[in-house]
Amino acid sequence: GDPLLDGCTPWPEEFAARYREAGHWRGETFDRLVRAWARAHPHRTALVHGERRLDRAELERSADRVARRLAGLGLRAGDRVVLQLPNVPEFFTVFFALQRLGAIPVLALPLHRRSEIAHLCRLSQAVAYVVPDVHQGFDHRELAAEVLKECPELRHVLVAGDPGAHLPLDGPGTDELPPAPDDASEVALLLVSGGTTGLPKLIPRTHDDYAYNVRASAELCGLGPDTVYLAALPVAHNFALGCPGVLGALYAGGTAVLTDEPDPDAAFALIARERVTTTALVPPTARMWAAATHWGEADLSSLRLLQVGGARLLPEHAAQVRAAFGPVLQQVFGMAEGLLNYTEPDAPEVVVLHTQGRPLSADDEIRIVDEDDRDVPPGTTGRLLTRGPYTLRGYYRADEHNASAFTADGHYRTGDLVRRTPTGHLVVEGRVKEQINRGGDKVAAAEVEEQLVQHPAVLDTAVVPVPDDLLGERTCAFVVPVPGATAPGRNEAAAFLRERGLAPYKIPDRIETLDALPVTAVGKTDKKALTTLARQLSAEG
Ligand code: J2J
Repeated sequence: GDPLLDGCTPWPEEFAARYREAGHWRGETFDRLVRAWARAHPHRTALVHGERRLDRAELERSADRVARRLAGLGLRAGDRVVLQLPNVPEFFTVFFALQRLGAIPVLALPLHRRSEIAHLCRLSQAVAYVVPDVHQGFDHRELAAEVLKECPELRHVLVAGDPGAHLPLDGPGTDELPPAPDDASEVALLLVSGGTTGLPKLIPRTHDDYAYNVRASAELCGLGPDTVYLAALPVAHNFALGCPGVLGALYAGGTAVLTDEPDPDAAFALIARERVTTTALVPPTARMWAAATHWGEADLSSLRLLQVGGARLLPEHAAQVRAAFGPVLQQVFGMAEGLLNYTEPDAPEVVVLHTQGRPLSADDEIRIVDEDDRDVPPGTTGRLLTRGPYTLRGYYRADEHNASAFTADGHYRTGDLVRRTPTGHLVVEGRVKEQINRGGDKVAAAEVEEQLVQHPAVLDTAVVPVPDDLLGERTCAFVVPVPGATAPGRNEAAAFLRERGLAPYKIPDRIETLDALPVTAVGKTDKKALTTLARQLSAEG
C-alpha cells in the first residue's frame, strides 16, 4: 500500500506480516466497517443521546452528509482535523465522515484549552477544528477564535450547534465524493498521549491496529448484539472509544448511550432507562457509584460488565465496588499508546481485586526490566516495556522523543512499574515517568513546570504528586521566587495558568514556596525528595 502518513513509524515488515497471518490485521478500514454495520442491520439503534436515537443507517447517512460538507470546504485524504466534541452523536458522525474522506481526526479532550489545542493544531498542521458551541458553561467558539489567531494553517472552524462567527457543521456540501481510501495500514486517527514531556504527543493508530484493538476487546469482554454500552467517560479517550467502548459496541452489533454526566444520579437513571449492560469508569467515579447503590432506587440489574481503569484501583476499593455491583467488575490497565490489560470476565475474585489484568493479545510482548533494560527475576517489580500488534512504534513527528521512548528493538517504554503474577496478570506498583495521575486525568509535570516558570516572580519550579483520598493523587507545585519577588500563591498561579490556556485539570492543587529546589548528586532536581516533602506537607494540612 501507500506509505504511512509522513512522520509516523511503521511496524517492521516481518511484524506486519506476522500480525496479518495471525488474523489480527484484516485490512478493514473504519469507513468499510460503518458501511457494513449499516448494511447488516440498518434499523438497529447505534447511538442514543438524551431523547435522540440514531440507527445504523442514519449514522451512515449523517456521516456521508458531513463528509460532503467537509469535501466542499476542500478537505482531502490525509488532512488532519482537530476534533473536540463531548459525548454527542456528532462526535461519531464527524469521526466517520473523516474516515469516509481518509482525513485524520486528532482526538482532543473536551477539557483541552488554548495551550493544548493550539499545540495540537500546529503539530498536526490541522486544516480544520471541530467544536461544540457551549459545553459545560465553556464557549468553545471563543477558544476557536483564539486558536485561529495562533495557527495560520488552520482554515476552518466548524461548530456543532450555534456557529456564532464560525461555520455550522450542517451546511451545503459537494454532491460527489471521491472513492474512500481503502488502505487499512494507513493512519486512521491520532490519539493524545497522557504525556511526560513539555507538550502532549500524538499517537498514530492505523485502521488495522485500531480495528484489532476494538474487535479483540469486544470479544474478550463478551460484547454482542444485546450490548448497551454507556459512554460516561469522554469518547475522545481511548478507553471509552475503543476498549471496547462505543466502537466495540457498534462492532459487536450493539448500541452506545452517550452522556456527559457520570454522577450516580444521572447515570443510574440512564442505566435503568436504557437497560445498560456495559460501562467504563475511572476509579473515583466507580467509588462514587458504589457508595450510591444503597440509596438509589434505580434498577441496575441489566449491568453485566463494569470496567474500571485509567488509574490504580486499590484492592479495598475494588472490594467495595464488587460488593456494590456484584461480580461484574473488571480492572483495565490500558494506554492510548496501545497495550491493554483486562481481568477476564470469569476471572477469580482474587485476580479481579488484586491485579490490573492480563495483556489482550497473544502477540503482546511484555518485558519487565531494571534501569539498564535487564530483565528482572520473575515476580519482581520493574519497568514495563511492550510491543505488539496494536502498540505504537513511534509518536507522530517526534524523532528526538522517540529515541528515548522506545528501545532499539521497538519496545515502548510505558514508564509504569509492574510485577507479573504466576498467572500472567500484571499488578501496577508505581511509575518512573514524571506524570501525575489525577484520578485518570494525566498531568505531565514538565508541561506544567514550563508554563509556571513563565510567571515573572517564578525562578524555578517542580511539580510532583501528593496522595489524595478521592483522586489517588493530586498535583503540588514547588516554586522558588525570583530574588526580591513574592512567589505566587495558589489562586494567582491558577489564574496565571488559566490565562495561558492550560487545561483546568493541570492547574496545581497546591503551591509551596521554597528558597531553592533540592538537587541530586548529579545536580538534577530531586523529585523524590520533593515528593516526600509534598506528602509531609499535605499530611500536615
Ligand atoms: C494503574 N495505572 C493505570 C490502572 C492506566 C483503558 C484504560 C485506561 C487507559 C488510560 C486507556 C491503569 N492502574 N488500571 O487508554 O484504553 C495509567 C498508566 C498508563 C497510563 C495510560 C484504556 N490504567 N493507568 O489510562 O493513555 O500509567 O490511558 O501508562 O490515559 O495510565 O494513560 P492513558
